[in-house]
Amino acid sequence: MSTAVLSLGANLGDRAATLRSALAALSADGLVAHSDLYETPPWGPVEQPPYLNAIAVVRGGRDARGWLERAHELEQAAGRTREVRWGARTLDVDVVTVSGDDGQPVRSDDPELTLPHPRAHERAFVLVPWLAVDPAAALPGRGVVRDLLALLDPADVAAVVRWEPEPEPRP
Ligand code: A4P
Ligand code: MG
Repeated sequence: MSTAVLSLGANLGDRAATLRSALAALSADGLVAHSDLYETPPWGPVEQPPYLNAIAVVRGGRDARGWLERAHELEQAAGRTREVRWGARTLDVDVVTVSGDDGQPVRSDDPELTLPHPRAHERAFVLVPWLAVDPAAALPGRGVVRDLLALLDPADVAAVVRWEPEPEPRP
């Protein structure tokens, strides 16, 4: 058994529906907890629409590579095509960290699966929803998530806001 923290992001199509169906699919994999959806400005060099992001914590019989395979399956089910690195996508699922039943984190420098995720510590769109589901969350080798957030630009942290669906227009 292992526990994985997955970061889900979507910025094309019906973002909320895509994330909700990915989270629903993860319930078959031992979904322990998931965050609300957060709207977040796009991070990185590519100009693109805002994202909805969420965090899922899953515990099950897969190893780290098995969680990456599951992440890719969910991306494919959402019709993801890989075009521009860091570019717009219907669904991106990244593996943030994986730990075994002994609590030991998996560490890997393999470019196919780098663990813990090498950019998670600098991404408010990962850390804010993660802290919301787990106030004691820690990123192995980097520190506790609450402290990592304090190191980020407060404007970047404040820009990650809980997303509410638009109210239905009155008839
Ligand atoms: N890979 C290596 N380690 C991992 C890991 N821990 N989790 C490999 C997932 N994948 C990992 O990923 C490229 C390669 O990384 C894969 O072959 C995989 O084996 P990809 O999903 O094909 O391409 P990508 O997502 O464009 O690249 P990358 O580097 O994963 O981009 P990021 O870092 O995921 O950034 N802004 C906001 N607000 N919210 C977002 O969710 N996401 C991105 C994508 C950019 N800006 C964003 C967001
Ligand atoms: Mg990715």
